[in-house]
Amino acid sequence: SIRQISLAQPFSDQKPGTSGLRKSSRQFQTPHYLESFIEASLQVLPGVAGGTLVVGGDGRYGNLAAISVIARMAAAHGVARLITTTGGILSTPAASHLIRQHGAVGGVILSASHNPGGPDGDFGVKINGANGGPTPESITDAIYAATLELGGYRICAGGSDPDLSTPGLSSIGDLQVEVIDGVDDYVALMQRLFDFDQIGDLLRGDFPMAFDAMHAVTGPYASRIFEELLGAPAGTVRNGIPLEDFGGGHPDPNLTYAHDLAELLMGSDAYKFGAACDGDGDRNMVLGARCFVNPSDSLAVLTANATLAPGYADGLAGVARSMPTSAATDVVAKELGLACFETPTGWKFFGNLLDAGRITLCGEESFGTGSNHIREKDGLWAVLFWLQILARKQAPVSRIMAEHWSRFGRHYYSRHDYEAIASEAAHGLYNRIKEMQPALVGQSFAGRSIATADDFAYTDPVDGSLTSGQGLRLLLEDGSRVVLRLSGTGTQGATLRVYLESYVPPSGNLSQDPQMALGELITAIDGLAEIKTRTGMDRPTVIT
Ligand code: VG1
Ligand code: CO
Repeated sequence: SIRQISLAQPFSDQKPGTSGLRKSSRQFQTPHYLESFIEASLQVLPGVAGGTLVVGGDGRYGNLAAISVIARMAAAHGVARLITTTGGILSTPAASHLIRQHGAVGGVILSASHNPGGPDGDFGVKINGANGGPTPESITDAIYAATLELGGYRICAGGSDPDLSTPGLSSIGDLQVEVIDGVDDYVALMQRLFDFDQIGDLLRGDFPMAFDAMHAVTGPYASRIFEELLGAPAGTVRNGIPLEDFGGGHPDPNLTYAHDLAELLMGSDAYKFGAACDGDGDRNMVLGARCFVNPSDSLAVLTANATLAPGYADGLAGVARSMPTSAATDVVAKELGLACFETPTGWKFFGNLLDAGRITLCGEESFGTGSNHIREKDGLWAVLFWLQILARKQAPVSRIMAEHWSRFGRHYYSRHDYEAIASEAAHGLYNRIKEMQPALVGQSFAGRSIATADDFAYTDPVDGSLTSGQGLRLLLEDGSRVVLRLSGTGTQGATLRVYLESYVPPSGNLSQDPQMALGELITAIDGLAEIKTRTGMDRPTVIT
């Protein structure tokens, strides 16, 4: 039976950030908190009544309970069919694929991505649309507006929760609930894009590889793909069982949080290839023996070598990168005669370009890479793409990088994150630079002169929508730059991101340590923005 529950007062803090609504697990446990956001989403998302909805998550604490609430609310809102997965386990890229494959009106992905999970960690809800991608700001703004006005929500009471232990059909009122294996369809898609025979030959040969699933969602996908289908030895997939608290770890695939894997690859020659994905499986880190592949470079290498993969053998329509991502891909695109777009941070800005067929590949510096096969970034897809290139080129990762730089030049790049700083300190620092910007043009900075100082704004070339306030840029006369942004995914205080980039042409020194190559920029931005004194931090929390 459908019940109408009233809210004594609407919630005022349900504004989605860069990627969904992300809060502490504790906050999500506030009575009616999840329900409020789901009610608003079901009211705003077009086609809900009579439509199909996909629901699943990264397995973190709260995942199963949320699926049951969403199923009951979907039933109360007249959704015809709900597709969910065994164990409720569904990666973000796999969810994107299911939405597209089943003509769903959208999906609800339960994840706070790379943020830690568990009762003391974070929880999150991402709302995706019919194209399989994160809903655009017009929709997330409307959802937020709806939460501010909400008087109550509708939910089906009574009956039993869907049994997620095995695939099968059941119902809640008129809603048909379909539990499927969350891995099958995704794997079939990967088999259409890449040559599994060729990659299998590589992995069954002398090619020790380590994949770290970080006790997050990619474990079951990676075990099926690498060990069962491609024949890599048992144990190739590490930390492959999804856990509610990710084993206490921080499922963020970078050199800091994927420390064990980093040590394995960077500290010895025992492994030829290493990779890791994040909580919800949309991010990837790729490593060779003693070689870290910067995500901005990774997108450039995939662009330059795309036709080596069967799914991209006909070439690319165009490429895109988010603004803070380095221009390494731009150089490749120029050489190959491809259109190259620069979007704000967050995958939702790639959606229109992908839907319109203007781009095939896109990526972000934050370990996100993807293509038009779905509408999310895709961690395992990127790993398979790299393996495809390695299988075709029969060369170590380090040589692929060296050859890439000697052809296109190298964009030395680093991101310095200052996490969980006091909100006022972060905003004070940021707003001060923003106000200083007009006067900075022509000033000297790191021994160079500032050519442009602005706050990045983007006009979507497909629908004409304008998005402003996307990050403070200092563009130097020699093509180097520093960008400041405040994170839109954190849950504690504020996180300042400092993006540093400097280009060296093929004739220059291509084998420096990035932190050294960027040293002058690092010192200059600290001086200008007073980062150390204003944050009270000696050094960044995370350097990538
Ligand atoms: C971060 C990254 C951004 C990414 C977003 C979601 O956002 O910088 O590039 O799209 O996380 O990734 P922010 O606002 O904190 O910088 V995920 O893996 O959470 O879906
Ligand atoms: Co993620």
